[in-house]
Amino acid sequence: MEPLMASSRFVFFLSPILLLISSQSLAQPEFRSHGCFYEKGNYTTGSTYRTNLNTLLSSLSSPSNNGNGYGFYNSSFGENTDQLHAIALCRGDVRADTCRGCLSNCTQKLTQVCPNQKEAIGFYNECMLRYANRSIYRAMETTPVFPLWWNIQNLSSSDVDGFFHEMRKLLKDLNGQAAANGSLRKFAIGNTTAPNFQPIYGLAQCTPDLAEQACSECLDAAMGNIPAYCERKQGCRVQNPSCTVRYEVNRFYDPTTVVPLPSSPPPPSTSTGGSKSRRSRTVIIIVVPIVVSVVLIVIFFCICLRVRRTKKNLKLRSGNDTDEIGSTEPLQFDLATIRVSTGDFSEANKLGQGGFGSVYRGRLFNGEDIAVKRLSTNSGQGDLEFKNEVLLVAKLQHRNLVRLLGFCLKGNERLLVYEYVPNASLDHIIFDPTKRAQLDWERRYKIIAGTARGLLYLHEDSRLRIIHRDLKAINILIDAEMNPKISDFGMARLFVPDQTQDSTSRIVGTYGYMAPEYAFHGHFSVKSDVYSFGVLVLEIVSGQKKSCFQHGDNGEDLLSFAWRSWREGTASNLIDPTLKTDSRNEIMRCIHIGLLCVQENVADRPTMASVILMTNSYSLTLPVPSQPAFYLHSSIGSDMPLRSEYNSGAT
Ligand SMILES: *[C@@H]1O[C@H](CO)[C@@H](O)[C@H](O)[C@H]1NC(C)=O
Ligand SMILES: *[C@@H]1O[C@H](CO)[C@@H](O)[C@H](O)[C@H]1NC(C)=O
Ligand SMILES: *[C@@H]1O[C@H](CO)[C@@H](O)[C@H](O)[C@H]1NC(C)=O
Ligand SMILES: *[C@@H]1O[C@H](CO)[C@@H](O)[C@H](O)[C@H]1NC(C)=O
Ligand SMILES: *[C@@H]1O[C@H](CO)[C@@H](O)[C@H](O)[C@H]1NC(C)=O
Ligand SMILES: *[C@@H]1O[C@H](CO)[C@@H](O)[C@H](O)[C@H]1NC(C)=O
Ligand SMILES: CC(=O)N[C@H]1CO[C@H](CO)[C@@H](O)[C@@H]1O
Repeated sequence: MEPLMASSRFVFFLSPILLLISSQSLAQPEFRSHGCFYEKGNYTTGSTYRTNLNTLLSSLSSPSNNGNGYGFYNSSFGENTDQLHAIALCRGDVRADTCRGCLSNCTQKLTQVCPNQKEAIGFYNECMLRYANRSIYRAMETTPVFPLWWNIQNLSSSDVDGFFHEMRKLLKDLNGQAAANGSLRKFAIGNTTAPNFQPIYGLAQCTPDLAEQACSECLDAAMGNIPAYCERKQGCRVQNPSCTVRYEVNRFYDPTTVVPLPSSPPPPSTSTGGSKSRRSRTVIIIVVPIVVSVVLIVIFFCICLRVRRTKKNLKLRSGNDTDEIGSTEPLQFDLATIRVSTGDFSEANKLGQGGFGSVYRGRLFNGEDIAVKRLSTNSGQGDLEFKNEVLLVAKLQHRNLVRLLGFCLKGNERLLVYEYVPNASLDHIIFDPTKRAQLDWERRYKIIAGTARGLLYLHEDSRLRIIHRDLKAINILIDAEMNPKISDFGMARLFVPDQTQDSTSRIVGTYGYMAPEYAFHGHFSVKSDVYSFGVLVLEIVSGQKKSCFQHGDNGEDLLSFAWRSWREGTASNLIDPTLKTDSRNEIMRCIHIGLLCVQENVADRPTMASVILMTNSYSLTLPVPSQPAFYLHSSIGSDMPLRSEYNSGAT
């Protein structure tokens, strides 16, 4: 396998390009967006940090720096507290010379707009650049989110649904391609056609330092931001520090200038930069910096030269772990297999008792672990209907949803087979005094954000528009990497035939998590899930179970306490004391969002798309919450699901 050059080098001189640019730096219309991270620390003008930054940035855009050959640049410079790390990436179809020009413009511009910030990030159409005093190599970061628009025209409303559906399909496909394609160029482009024959062009790209899984997760997260940021626009790009997705109705990339990966045929000789043989590139890498540097050292300053070369063997991923959103056909399992795998539903294998039956752990012959839900209640559906519903629900696949692998139907036995999620459910962690202490804010935030994305997928991104109706800590499973996975979704669908209306004769939910309009009137909507999500957020922040929370003599419950503290400006009392307070602003923001979610007036509650927008963009001003919904002071106070069938239903 041919080793590729992945060079990170430090050639300390002011590149001629940089000098040229600096005289006209104000005429740059293409600088699209940037973020200065004020809270991550400032440096002073004239400090070593600043000098190191200049050095690092000029080495990035220097003509001798070829990056990894696919528009990716990664360097570090400096010692101790003045050490800096930078990552730069050009769009995968941008030619090497344009890329360098873009980077040199970007380095200029970014240090102008963030004059004293240790950490900053900036975007052009063709490139992005970020630097920080912490290591950012291989760090997947999906916030903050930067939406970028070139075409703000709206789609006509009759076309929106079809367009977005096709666009998502395209981007999902590109997600898989970009994440999988080797480690050096995580980039994919493609096109499709909307139902009204409108062409749609898409792009997905990660910084190639990310592993396949991380890239795929990042792109998922960026796609999850589309509903919130792109509304009905004809084109939109969602960018975060680690990846980007974009769609447009016009072709905005040049497929002919994408540098092929080594396994593909060699690039056409017309393309600049990418066409040179490795040997000549090596020669240039060695010769140019020495010559140029020597000259410049003599002419300008006395600057030292250090060259570090990293050779990295190209390692194409041979493992084909499919993307989480892959399409495994749901299976019909036979009862005998499941009996064997669960030790005939032995007590030892019982994982728990859920709202609809017991759950058992099992292991299939191929070694795959599964969780089997043995439904205790009759779903009120015929076999065929039940099977069809299972097949539909099994199509809902998202990394924040527990995957339904299949089912089994035999006589009275109805079983649902799920992927097995190793850690316990959230309630076992968050409400346990010792485990809770290990759940730092970063992890809690990840759980909140992941749950929000899973819920958004159920509400908006999947074709089924699932309302969960029983979201609570028990139904959030936590995997080995502490990612949340929502379980028990689609139950309402499996049990109540085609309930698309906003009212039901059968309440499926849990006291304390249930929105009042649902608890009392059976009205459910995506906003009743938002309410439950709000309760969950407040529980995660406080580490207190809503149903057990009692504060003071008057037995104030979690929501009332949260609301009163918020109004009195003492909301920090709500924060779990085991949490260190260095993320206080973010925590307070989550409390704020939690309170907005539990508003009594359904229309005042945000959608999940807005919730994600609020958690991602710190600059967004949030509405002021009013008093949360009335809460049942019931003696039930337990997590037992409430399933009051006060009407036998139409089945
Ligand atoms: C990128 O930077 C990191 C951190 O400095 C370093 O470990 C890594 O080797 C660099 N990679 C390349 C390809 O230069
Ligand atoms: C980066 O700078 C900030 C503020 O000066 C400091 O608190 C932090 O520890 C630094 N990070 C590293 C990795 O040095
Ligand atoms: C950095 O400076 C900005 C103003 O330029 C200020 O708002 C911010 O608080 C400072 N950050 C730190 C960590 O001192
Ligand atoms: C960089 O800036 C110069 C001058 O403003 C401009 O002519 C050039 O097109 C820019 N290059 C890129 C790649 O943005
Ligand atoms: C697109 O629609 C939004 C409302 O959905 C409206 O505020 C905006 O002005 C429209 N933009 C254009 C360019 O028509
Ligand atoms: C759309 O993509 C196909 C490959 O999937 C390509 O052959 C075709 O040229 C593209 N169309 C345009 C207009 O770019
Ligand atoms: C954009 C791109 O080059 N995608 C390629 C990724 O790799 C697969 C096969 O491994 C190709 O089919 C794609 O065209």
